[in-house]
Amino acid sequence: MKDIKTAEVLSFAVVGHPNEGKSSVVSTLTERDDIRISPTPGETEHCVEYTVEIDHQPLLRFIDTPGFQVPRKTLKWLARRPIHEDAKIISEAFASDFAGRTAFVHDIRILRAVADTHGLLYVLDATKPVGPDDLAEMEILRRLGRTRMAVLNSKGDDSEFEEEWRAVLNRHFNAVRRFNAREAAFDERIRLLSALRLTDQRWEKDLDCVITALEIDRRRRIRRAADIIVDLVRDCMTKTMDAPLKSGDDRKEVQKSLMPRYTEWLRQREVQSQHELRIEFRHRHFEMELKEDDLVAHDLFSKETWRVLGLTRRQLTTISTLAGAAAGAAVDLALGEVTFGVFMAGGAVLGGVSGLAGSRPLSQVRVRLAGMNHQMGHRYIKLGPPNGVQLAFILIDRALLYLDTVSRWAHAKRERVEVDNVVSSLPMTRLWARNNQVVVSRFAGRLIRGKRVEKELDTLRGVLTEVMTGNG
Ligand SMILES: Nc1nc2c(ncn2[C@@H]2O[C@H](COP(=O)(O)OP(=O)(O)OP(=O)(O)O)[C@@H](O)[C@H]2O)c(=O)[nH]1
Ligand SMILES: [Mg+2]
Repeated sequence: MKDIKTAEVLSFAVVGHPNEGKSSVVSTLTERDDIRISPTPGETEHCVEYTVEIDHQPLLRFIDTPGFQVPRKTLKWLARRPIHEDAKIISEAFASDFAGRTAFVHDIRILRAVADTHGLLYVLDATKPVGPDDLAEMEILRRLGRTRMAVLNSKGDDSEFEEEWRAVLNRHFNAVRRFNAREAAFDERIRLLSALRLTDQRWEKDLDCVITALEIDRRRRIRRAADIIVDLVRDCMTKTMDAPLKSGDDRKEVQKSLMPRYTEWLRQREVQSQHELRIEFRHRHFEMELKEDDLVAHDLFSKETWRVLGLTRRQLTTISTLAGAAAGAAVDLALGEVTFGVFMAGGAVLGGVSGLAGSRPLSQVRVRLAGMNHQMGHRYIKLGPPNGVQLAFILIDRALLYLDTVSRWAHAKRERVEVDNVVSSLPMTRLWARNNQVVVSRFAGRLIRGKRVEKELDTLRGVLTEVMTGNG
């Protein structure tokens, strides 16, 4: 086993029966999506230490352990030891008595992990009745004398056996807490730490600092997410692309062939921002699979996307007047305009979110995508920038939907979970206060017109941060 360093920060062994979700609990609590989780019991064979850290500063350590192998035999051995023996002495004596016995190797590792840490989390799935092995495990942990919390990480409905479990757990643990490792988002993790803080007064100060540090880090992540979204909008709203126009070329044809490259660039730029958001929330390895009908999984330029996201026609008209920007109207085109009327926008109800202002699907929002120029004797076609601010609203909505998924996705959740009508917890731009919509419109409008945006950029960043923290 790796040497466990416990000196500087609080450490907790995460123990239990095989396959009850120990690694899942560690994965979610430490935001590590590289921890192996598997439906096959016995996946974890060694104790591995995982550290929660911010800016390379360790805050807490959790030790993932294998499941108990022979708890009843281990308890039988333990029952012969003096009652108040220290966990370290017990663990050393046990390791020496059963050295080389493969049937005991996991239990040796578990006892050592418990002896080396400050406290422990006992993970259990209460969808089945309490069995003799469970009772033996709980008794072993009680006799090791560390402060301990039982974590109910049930894989399904556990109401049938909950009472039975609670009665036993209350006798063996300092606290009992429900924690669904595959669903727990940030707030749930904080609640678990707060509960842990109450189980042992000696941990109070340390865990207070940990919770504060995590909350500050959360706010910082949200600010960085706002930066990522603002950068995305800026890059897309200023994007142009050229293609040479040789003599004899049909201008419309060249333009048509350039169009897919242009839209693909925007798509890829959006994918890049999603990657950045994912990394910001520490999803480094696992690529979450979005549901097919998830709005973010829809193509950026699908009719559906433009129908459901962004502002309604009425809002666009109002906003364009207020912002002095071109929203859905033609802008001055220094380069000579060729338009592609391809995008629809409108007011359908967003999947599962009711109460959005429904309105007629509306006229096309033109996107200025082409022009012509003379440069060094060459003629060329120029696509971009987009000529309507709606694209900015759509990019923001999709980024918020993505962020909402990614920031709430527990690190132990490793497969797509089908849920109907997921309601975004973040309001889409259509529901924003009008002055906040104007901020987007002004930012996008100025970008389209090639104006400076330092001030607008800061304002938009502030609006996004407010929206993402629930204050918008
Ligand atoms: N439905 C559901 N499944 C869960 C939950 N937690 C874990 N699982 C699943 O249970 C299985 C075991 O999870 P692990 O986290 O690997 O369990 P473990 O206790 O570390 O298992 P060993 O290392 O083999 O002892 C995996 O298939 C998980 O996806 C949960 O809260 N709900
Ligand atoms: Mg495991």
